[in-house]
Amino acid sequence: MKNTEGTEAAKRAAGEAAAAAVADGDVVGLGTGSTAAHAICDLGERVADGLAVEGVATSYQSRALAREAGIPLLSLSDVARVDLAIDGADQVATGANALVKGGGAAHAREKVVASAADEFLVVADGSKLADPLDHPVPVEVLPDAVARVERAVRDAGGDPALRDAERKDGPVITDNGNLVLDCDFGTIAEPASLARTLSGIAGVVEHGLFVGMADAVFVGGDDGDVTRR
Ligand code: ABF
Repeated sequence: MKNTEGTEAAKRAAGEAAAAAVADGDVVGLGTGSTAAHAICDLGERVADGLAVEGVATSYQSRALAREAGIPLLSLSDVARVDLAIDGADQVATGANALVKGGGAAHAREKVVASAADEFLVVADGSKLADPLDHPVPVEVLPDAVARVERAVRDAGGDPALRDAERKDGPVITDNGNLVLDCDFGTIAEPASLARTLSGIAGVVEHGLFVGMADAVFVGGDDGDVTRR
């Protein structure tokens, strides 16, 4: 059985270890999800103690949390470069430097922020590690392109499923007004090749494969220790 308390401790440890890498004057990409949330809260405490940073949020959720934590924010549309970005992942293959992201449907903005960062730090608990990757890949799609993209995903060997909102009657709508297809490719032997294929499909706004982007992965353990990979 999963030890949820331990997992929360692992997430906190990873988030706080990555937040410790933030220095005075940095522009910081603020990731989405429960692990990145620990980094945001920790940064908020340091801001209250006088640390001067500016944040760039990757989602509505992270913007709201950063505001609550008292972190001054810049708009992503005004930012070409950030010093360091901290974000979570749904699955991490450290050997291949590949991640699956997008469980929170925020991967398009997350990828823009990560690609703008001098250093991209990933935070995760140990349950996220898998080599090779086998998590379904979230693909953000223009609403009018869904049927076309579904066909192209099947042609590429995947099984697409439109993501439904849990508490609403209808599909998940991203912060950008688009839909999400969760595409099951089984074991992903060549993430870089699949990433290129998905990027080449017309109507795909962004997919959740992040290949060669992470500069470090902070993996938290249930006992609060952290390994940097
Ligand atoms: C974001 O939040 C996503 O890209 C990923 O889907 C998710 C990870 O959330 P958590 O840390 O709660 O598992 O980083």
